[in-house]
Amino acid sequence: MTAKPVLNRAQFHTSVAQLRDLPYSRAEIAFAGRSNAGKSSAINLLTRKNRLAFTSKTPGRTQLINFFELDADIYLVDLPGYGYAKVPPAVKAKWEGLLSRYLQERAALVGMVLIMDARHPLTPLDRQMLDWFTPTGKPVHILLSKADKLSNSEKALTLRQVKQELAALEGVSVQLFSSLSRLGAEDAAALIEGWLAQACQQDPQPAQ
Ligand SMILES: Nc1nc2c(ncn2[C@@H]2O[C@H](COP(=O)(O)OP(=O)(O)O)[C@@H](O)[C@H]2O)c(=O)[nH]1
Ligand SMILES: [Mg+2]
Repeated sequence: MTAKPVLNRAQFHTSVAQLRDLPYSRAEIAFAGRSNAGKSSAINLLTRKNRLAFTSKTPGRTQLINFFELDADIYLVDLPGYGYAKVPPAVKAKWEGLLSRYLQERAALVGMVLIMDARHPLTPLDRQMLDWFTPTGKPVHILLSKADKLSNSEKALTLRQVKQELAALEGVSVQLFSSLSRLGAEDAAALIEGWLAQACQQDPQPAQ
């Protein structure tokens, strides 16, 4: 690592369907969220690349883990969206195995950004993601997305309620976010870049 990792250097690196194909990594940040929550739009805004992550009106099609390289062996990781009603049980079971093991076991994973539609936060599968990941002690940052669809009072209320619900969990932070209005984009980018900078400083030994 020669320079500070910056999100706008992101370039597509690889897609993997199983854990044994994960690339060697020094540090990575994973983006997770329910299908259609606005994950791809958030990745595109934060990396300032309009088409880096595929945005779609027909959610739930990809079951791949996509790696975007920010710097040598430093990645932003786009996890498969979840909660799509039409997913067959076998696909759901495969998703659960892949995601739970990735979140619990991936040493190079530094933190998770969890995208939740501000109008429907903390669905059961969002809580499942938190249950898998928070025991690692690594930080989670929640983006309450599509905040442009809420009034100012609804925004304040939603933020307060989600914070209250998660008050017992250590290492979880929450903010309002909109890919449309760019609300919260600078704060989110600074936080993510801070995680990576810290990980790169603390870790002279590469982790797999
Ligand atoms: N109003 C609004 N719509 C958004 C926002 N982010 C995403 N969308 C829309 O929500 C839909 C799903 O977005 P996408 O990024 O593909 O979600 P993903 O399935 O989580 O990757 C698309 O139609 C987007 O245009 C946002 O901040 N505000
Ligand atoms: Mg997407």
